[in-house]
Amino acid sequence: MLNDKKVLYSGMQATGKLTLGNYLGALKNWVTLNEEYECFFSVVDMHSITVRQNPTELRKKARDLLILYIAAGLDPKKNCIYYQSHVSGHAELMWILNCYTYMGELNRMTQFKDKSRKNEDNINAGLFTYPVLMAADILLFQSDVVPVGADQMQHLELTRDIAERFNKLYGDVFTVPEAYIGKTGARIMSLQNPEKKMSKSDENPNGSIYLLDDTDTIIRKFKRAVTDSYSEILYRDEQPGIKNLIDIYSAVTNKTPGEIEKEFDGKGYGEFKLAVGEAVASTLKPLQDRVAELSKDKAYIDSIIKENAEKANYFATKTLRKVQRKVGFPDRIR
Ligand code: ATP
Ligand code: LTN
Repeated sequence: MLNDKKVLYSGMQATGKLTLGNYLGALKNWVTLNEEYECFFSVVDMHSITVRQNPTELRKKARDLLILYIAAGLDPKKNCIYYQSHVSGHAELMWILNCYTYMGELNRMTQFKDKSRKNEDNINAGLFTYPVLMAADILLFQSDVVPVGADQMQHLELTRDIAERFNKLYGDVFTVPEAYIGKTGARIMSLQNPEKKMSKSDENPNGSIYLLDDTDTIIRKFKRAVTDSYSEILYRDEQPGIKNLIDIYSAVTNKTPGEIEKEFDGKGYGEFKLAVGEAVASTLKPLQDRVAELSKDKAYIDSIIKENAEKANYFATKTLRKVQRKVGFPDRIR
């Protein structure tokens, strides 16, 4: 707990263009929660290199992502928005936590299995220990709450297990974090395959709405969204495509699925898809304008990066020194 406020931590990978899934499942909740908590939001560039990246592009994507956090409404003077790679404590704590995590636990992680399948020629150790770095991110800041999409729940459970295991051995060292999964938008599916989550690393760009897509593109992608032949707008598992569109519409309009079913009772899929597309486009437009504006102000963004890296380092070092002492590393001589 910092200044009587509980600590909230979250992060995103700078691996591609952010999608509507990332926005509705994560970023939007961060903005809603940020007043209530002392917040840390990282661009997890160290996680990004578990998959091969082009260095110039990674640097650019990481900066774009940091700007997007601010554009979405997170005030960088009140929220610590920083690059994971600027705080060496992440890697140092991760090493220690590696020694308190079992191979069997990591073997069970579904994201590892998915990503290994997608990157068969590069199943590196980082991909395997990815969740331990995530645990280090969270535990380094003594986080109470971690807002993520449903797909990250398994990693969060592991983080809690590691923290509890460590606390049992050494006393109350870590705060054991809780996940926060938003009510709507926790699992947005691909528009081209409603059985698969919308993902920024998807090879089919028509399956994802990117946050910087223009209005025409957004509407076109919704028009082409895969649905079914029931011709009824009902929120049920037999109609995963329509269910997904209702989830999206619900998240951007704050209407409940029941209200949406009523609103479109007797109407066709074409009309519904257009309404969803328009609602999404008008939600994203202010965000896009702000990204364009902030991207021009290099000096301001640089100052935020510098200030927040210092702040994050300060808190991270506090936890790290405590942990190093507990495991028996020699004290530093000052
Ligand atoms: P990648 O395709 O590179 O694995 P991703 O699109 O899954 O990336 P992440 O960087 O892994 O995105 O996730 C960032 C945040 O967005 C996480 O909190 C994650 O739970 C959330 N998120 C990602 N995809 C979705 C989705 N389809 N629906 C809801 N939330 C999502
Ligand atoms: N693994 C997460 C990103 C992530 C994260 C974190 C989320 C890395 N470190 C700490 C919350 C807290 C993902 O792929 N979405």
